[in-house]
Parts: sequence; C-alpha cells; structure tokens
Amino acid sequence: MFTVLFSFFTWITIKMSGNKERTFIMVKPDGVQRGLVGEIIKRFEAKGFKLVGIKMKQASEELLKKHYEELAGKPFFGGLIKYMLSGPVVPMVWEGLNVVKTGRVMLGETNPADSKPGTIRGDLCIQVGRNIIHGSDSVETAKREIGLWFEDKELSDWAPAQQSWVYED
Ligand code: IDP
Ligand code: MG
Repeated sequence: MFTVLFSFFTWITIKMSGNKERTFIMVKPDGVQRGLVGEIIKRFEAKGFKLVGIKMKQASEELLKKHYEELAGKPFFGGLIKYMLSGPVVPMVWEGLNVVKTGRVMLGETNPADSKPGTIRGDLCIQVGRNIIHGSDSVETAKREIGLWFEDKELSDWAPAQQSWVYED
C-alpha cells in the first residue's frame, strides 16, 4: 500500500514538475521598436504557456555581456552588444511542459532566413543581427538567464483557470 501511494505521489510530482519547466524569453530592442511585443506574447499565451514574469528594461552593458558571455569570442559580439543596448528590451519568464524546447521551436532558427514560416523569426524578421527575440537553449541555461534578469520576488506562481483545459491531468 505504502509503495503504491509513494509511486503515485512520485508520478504526480514528476508530472507537475514537468509542467513547471521555465524558460527565459526576451523581446529584443528591434522587436520593441517594431511594435511586436504583443504579437510575441500572444503566441506564447495562445499556445497555453503561463506567463510568470515580465518587465521592460534598458539593459546595462555589464548585464548583456554576462547574458551573452559564451559568445564573447565571436566576431559579431561587439555588434550584438551594441544592438542589445540600442533600446529597451522586454524580458519574460514562461512556464509549461517542455517550454524550453518548444519555445525554441516557436522562435525558429537563429538566422531568420533559415526559419520556417509559422515561427516567430520566420514570420517577423529577416536578418540574423535583427532577429527580434531571445529564447533559452536548455533548461540549465534558462535557470541561469532567469537568475540574471529577474529577482525571485518578480516571478508570480499562480494557477491559471485554463490549466485543466491545456493539460490532460
Ligand atoms: P540564438 O539567439 O538563436 O540562441 P546564438 O547563437 O545564441 O543564437 O546567438 C545569440 C544572438 O547573437 C543571435 O540571436 C543573434 O542576435 C546574434 N548572432 C548570432 N550569430 C550572428 C551572426 O552571425 N551575425 C550577427 N549576429 C549574430
Ligand atoms: Mg543562444
């Protein structure tokens, strides 16, 4: 009996923690300037993901260099930092089952020219240096990026009324 109950609760916990995966999504300065914040939020909302954090912010050079630290050696790094400093960004945290991987699929490829129609980059932008949106590439990266851009108290843990209509159980 104990084993059955234990397995059941472990199963429930695993299922729920899957639905609680989080990713860091950010509308870049060109997305903000082009009035695409609403369009981007709309796609994540309509998919069924849950918004748990959002703000508008003029990022500092220090924050952006940390955010993109693994690209520091690339020839486009200077231009990337300048682009990201060129105006406010809209950082967000979205939650849901496989949201990191699915979020990347929704974004499309890094280069909009390689992105399929139906994806955000495939539909809404043209060049790699103006690709309007950032999305974490792994669960580990997402944790690091969320920690860089948000304090814990800025994230809301809430239960959407639609939850049981989005997930099977
Ligand atoms: P990702 O945003 O799809 O994860 P990354 O390889 O992590 O792509 O690169 C981060 C960002 O750096 C890209 O979104 C894009 O803004 C910029 N970037 C990447 N490659 C190039 C390039 O070849 N030229 C200019 N900018 C680039
Ligand atoms: Mg990346």
